[in-house]
Order: sequence, then C-alpha cells, then structure tokens
Amino acid sequence: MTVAAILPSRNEPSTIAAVTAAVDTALTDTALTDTVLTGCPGGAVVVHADSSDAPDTAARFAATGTRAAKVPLTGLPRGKGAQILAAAHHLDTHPSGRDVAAVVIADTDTRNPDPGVYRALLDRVAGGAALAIADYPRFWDEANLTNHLARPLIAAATGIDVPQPLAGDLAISRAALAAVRRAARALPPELGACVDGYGIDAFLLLRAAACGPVATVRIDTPKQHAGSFPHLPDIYHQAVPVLLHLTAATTPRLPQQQPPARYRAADRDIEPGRLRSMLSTLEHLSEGLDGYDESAWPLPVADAWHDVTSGTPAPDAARRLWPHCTRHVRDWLTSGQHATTSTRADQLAAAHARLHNAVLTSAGARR
Ligand SMILES: Nc1nc2c(ncn2[C@@H]2O[C@H](COP(=O)(O)OP(=O)(O)O)[C@@H](O)[C@H]2O)c(=O)[nH]1
Ligand SMILES: [Mg+2]
Repeated sequence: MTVAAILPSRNEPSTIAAVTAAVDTALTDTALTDTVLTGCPGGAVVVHADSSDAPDTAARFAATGTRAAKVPLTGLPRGKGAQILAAAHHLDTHPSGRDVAAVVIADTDTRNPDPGVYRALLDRVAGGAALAIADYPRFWDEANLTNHLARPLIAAATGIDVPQPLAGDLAISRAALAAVRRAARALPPELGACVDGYGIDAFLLLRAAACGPVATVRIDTPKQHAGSFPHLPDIYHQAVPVLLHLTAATTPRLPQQQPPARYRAADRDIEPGRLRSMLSTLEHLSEGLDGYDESAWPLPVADAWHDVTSGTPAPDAARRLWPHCTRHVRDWLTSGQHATTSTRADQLAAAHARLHNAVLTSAGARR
C-alpha cells in the first residue's frame, strides 16, 4: 500500500517547488513505513494538477527532485475542484494507484510548507480518520469566510467543530475520496460547478465526514500564503452554496458536553491604506442591502440554512446571504482594528454559540 499527493496550482511559480519537496518528504519519510499506509515509499506518487497561465509553475515542478513518482497534469482548465477530481481520477490509472491508501491534498501557495504537517495529516488517516485537516491559527483579518460562516455553520448543523474547515491542507482516505468523487458526479449542475471551483474544500470535508471520523492537526504557526481577500467573491459564491446544501441535509445535533468553541485570531497590524481599500471594496460588494442590523450576525446565516432546509436552492440562499456577509466582514475589520486578540477570539466564539442556538431552535427563521 502507498500514499499519494495532489497539488492543485494556478500561477504558483515561486512556491510550488518548496511545497512539492515538503510533501515528498512527508510521503516518503521512513517514519511512515511503520504505519499501515506504506511499506514501499518508492511507490508514492505526487500529482501536480496545474492550470496556470504560463509554463513556469509546471517547469518548477518538473525541476524539483522527488523520491516519489511525479505525475504532471498541465494545461487543465481553471477550477481547483475540477483539477483535484481529475487528479484523483488519474491516480486510478497510475501503476501505483490501486495501492494508494491515503492522499494528501495541499495548497501550493503556502510559503512555509512543513513536511511535519503533511506527515501528521497522513498519520491521522493511517490511524483511522476518513479525513484529517490542518488547524492553523489565522491572522485576525484573514479567513473571514471560515471564521464567520463556515466553521460555525458546520458545527451548528453537524455537531463537528473543525477550526479551519477550508484549510486547503488535508489528507483523505482512499475510500472517502472515492465517495467524494461519486457524490460530485451526482450533483445538480450549479452545485457541480461550485465543487469544480473553491467549493471542493467544503465538499471534501462534509462528504468525508459521512464516511468516518474527521481529525484535526493543530499547528502553532499561522498559515502563510497568498492573501484570499482579492478573490473573496469567487470563494464565497463557490463555497457557500456547497456548505448550505450539505449542512442542510444533516440533522442538527447538540454536541455532547463540549466546551465552548475557541477561536485563534492571530494579531498583526494592517497598513492603513490596505485596510481602507478592503473596507471600500466590501462597501461596494454589499451595495443594495436593505435593513441591515449590525448586531444580527450570524442570524442571517441561520435564516439561509433554514431556507435551504425548507426547499430553497442553496445557490439562491447563498446569493441572498452575500450582502449580509460582506457587510459583517466590513464591520469586523472596522472594529477589529481597535480590538485585542482575546476580544476578537471571544467575539467569534460568541457568534459561534449564537448560530448554534439559532439553527437548533429555528429562531433563525425570522422571515
Ligand atoms: N489547479 C488549480 N488550482 C487552483 C485554481 N485556483 C486556485 N488553485 C490553487 O488552489 C490552492 C488554493 O487557492 P487559493 O487561491 O490560495 O485559495 P485560498 O487559500 O482559499 O485563498 C492554491 O494552491 C492555488 O494555486 C485553479 O483554477 N486550478
Ligand atoms: Mg491560499
């Protein structure tokens, strides 16, 4: 049996080599040979799923020496999910593919790739998890979709509290990956298009959770990668329909005697010009929002979730929620610049608990 990696990339020439090397170390490290995953590190495979606009990312991958076999898939159409699914399909046809027991999927824009993280993810799958996912602290101004929406919604609806559900660095068992691929093929077209894009992260997590335990690997250093803010609209409109669709299909469960959720919002200063530009972008994105109540968040998320449970298509509910979300992120960045680290973490934890109650009590259905 062996292990594999899938590296999706779009224009990552400066980081692909270091991520490839770190993943290769994790795949072929002798420590893993003692696990049930691999007795044959030479059988490991790294699939590069590239859709860059120039050949430099693929060239850097090709120039990186690895012990694992390398499979370059280049010139693919855009879409993180489509490429991950294509790479998973390709693994089935690779000579070592039938022996693959677990697959690491790693973002390739990571600036501080750590073989220990990828290895720990694989170890958790070797230990029986259907999926293991990195839990990085995030800078307070980042991970807005995760902290304000994805994490509390998943926890409220499924009872599974994953601190960074869209982390981008995960390991998945072969059986769970096969279930993900089957489920993706059965999606209606609009949701299928979301899963072909950034919706893949939520889809992998929530489908794998239906197959077995989800584990998190706690990391102390914040994730360092290309900022996500410029493509917040893309990520939102591809990830949130998937989140709503899959969480609405589950029956909310009260977590048993769990301590309150804790958030890690690492401190850093934002340059005033950059903050001004983010705020004006968000102002523009939330145009047309009527009757906004600053204190209501996260109840609009519960409204959207209740709407989907009552038959509203998830993409429609996501579109309705969008201006509320962008306005809330604007409020968060505006007040957060003056807040302490612990105040920010407490505010996120309080909203998490509030959403939980709103989902469970149907108090979110205010309309
Ligand atoms: N293959 C492929 N990879 C993509 C595409 N879009 C993004 N990625 C990769 O997916 C990973 C996560 O994307 P990123 O934009 O950093 O998302 P974020 O970290 O959630 O902001 C990175 O490794 C990107 O290079 C795409 O269209 N095709
Ligand atoms: Mg990124």
